[in-house]
Amino acid sequence: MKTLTKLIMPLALSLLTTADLGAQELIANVYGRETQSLNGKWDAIVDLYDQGRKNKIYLNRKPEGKTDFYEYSFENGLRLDVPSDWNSQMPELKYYEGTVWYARRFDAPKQEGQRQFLHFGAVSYRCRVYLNGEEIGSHEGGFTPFQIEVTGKVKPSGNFLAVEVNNTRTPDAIPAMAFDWWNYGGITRDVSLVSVPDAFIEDYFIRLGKDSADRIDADIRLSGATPGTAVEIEIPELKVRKTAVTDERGTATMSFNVKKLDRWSPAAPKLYRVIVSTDRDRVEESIGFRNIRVEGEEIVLNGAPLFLKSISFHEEIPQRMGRAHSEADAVMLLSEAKALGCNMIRLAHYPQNEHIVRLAEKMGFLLWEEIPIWQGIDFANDRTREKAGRMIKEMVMRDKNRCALTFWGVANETQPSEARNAFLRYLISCCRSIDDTRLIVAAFDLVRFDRERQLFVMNDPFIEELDVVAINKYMGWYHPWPLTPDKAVWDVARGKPLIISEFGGEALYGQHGPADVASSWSEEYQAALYADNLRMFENIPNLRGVSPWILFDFRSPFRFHPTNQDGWNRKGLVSDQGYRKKAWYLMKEYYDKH
Ligand code: GCB
Repeated sequence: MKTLTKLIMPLALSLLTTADLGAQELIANVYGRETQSLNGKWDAIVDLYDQGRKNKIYLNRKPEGKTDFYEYSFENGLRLDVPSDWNSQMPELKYYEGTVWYARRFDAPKQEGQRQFLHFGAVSYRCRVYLNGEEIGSHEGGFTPFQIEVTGKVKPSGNFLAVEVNNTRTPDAIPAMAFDWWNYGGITRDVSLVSVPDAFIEDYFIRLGKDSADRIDADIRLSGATPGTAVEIEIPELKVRKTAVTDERGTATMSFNVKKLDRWSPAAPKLYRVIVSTDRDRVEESIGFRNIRVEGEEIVLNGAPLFLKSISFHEEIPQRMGRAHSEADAVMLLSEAKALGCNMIRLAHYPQNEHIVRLAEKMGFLLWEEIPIWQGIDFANDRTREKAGRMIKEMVMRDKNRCALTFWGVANETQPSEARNAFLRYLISCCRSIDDTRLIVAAFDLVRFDRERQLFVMNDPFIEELDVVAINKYMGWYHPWPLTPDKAVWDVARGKPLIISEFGGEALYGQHGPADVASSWSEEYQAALYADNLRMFENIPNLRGVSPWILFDFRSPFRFHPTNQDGWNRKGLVSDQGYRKKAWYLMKEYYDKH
């Protein structure tokens, strides 16, 4: 990661907008590495007027002479948990959008021949990082990891690490000015100091050959090693031990056949222990193998057509009114999806933390992962496009070895235009430049009822660029029914598989009322709406999956109704307190039948 260059962007001056950093490489499988956790209580300063950088508070100076004084100190002030959002930690920070400084000390006993990296799972939304008074890097994008090499910069003891975090919404950001979820700020995911040998296994991509049930393809990239270095892959359970040497770019490529491979599937989420090693380094993790492809209107997993029983959730624990960040949080979210009978999760609307992704894979959920290209994105802005490209690459780099990952999502609810098309095409090329094995999907909300043809139709030529087409359609909520659900026939994206990626309506748990009055916000209305939609789904010939919106009620500043919403989007099948609404049972029955 390069250090920041000076910026001359009027809007950005007071914000933490980063300069162009170029897509950075990420160390594969940080959780499988030797790490020192930097999670815990950090000192914090709320910097509402963005004065901290000007006053260089990251130097953490202390008065020495009699006339010295500094109008700040990181000691004896606010303390915030890392990882976590700041909004849920203090009532005063609930709505805060601006800058907060985080700081902590740490020791890092010197290890000869080791390289060290500071790794952040995510910081929302942008940040600059300062180590021992020096700015060492920056990052923009609240949901993807980044790392900064600190070899030679960390001291054996008494390091002072400061992170300037800012979550101000801007028109050029991703997401941009308005989005239907809480704008949590903070160091929201794990922070660690990663130690690796000076010549180390930086990255690998190990997967089943695209159209083969028994050929494993692997690319392994070393950093700091001379070309011609031997790399070994071992999969003990499959009795595999293969070696290749690196080329000029430090990459070793292998393809080999295996016998008696149990392929991963939601019903049997088999993972194998895989060990990658060189004479200097060794890393291991659990990897599954499966084939996924599209055949005409079918989505085919391991050779058999599949119906996706999906659900979405935000990376939020409603009871805590804060971001989910731990393994325990992942257990809570995913257990409720399991109880519903799902075989897939659409991780809305941004890459969620690795605890969720890794546990989902173990539990047998296929995954759809996307970056927050959520309405209102400035598609004509080249800088925004570059940022989105970096973001999507960081997502793909992090999760490409997770066989559960089935879909890379490039957009949610966008309007056709030349600028949008070019932007989304670029994102697809970014995904494919790293991984051409997943299916590319985008969610559209342009389906409309054609009165002449008496059919639901959509006209967006971009669907041709996608493997699978997804539609968000809120029949019975945002859109009144133009005819009865049993007559609501679709002619959308024929020839390709179609997923209903969102449908639903709001209900306040425990509120009862007429099943035909939307404004009753009643469980009865929501349940009837589900029944109608499930009926309509029978009339979508290329329907290969559904994903109701959404598993849990979630917090959203969009939602102003004082009694029915009070700052919550109430489309959850489960309430903020964890109670299942009537519609949950309908959905459960539907999934049990499919
Ligand atoms: C949508 C969005 C989703 C919203 C949802 C709603 O179409 O994709 O992010 O939360 O509608 O509840 O309005």
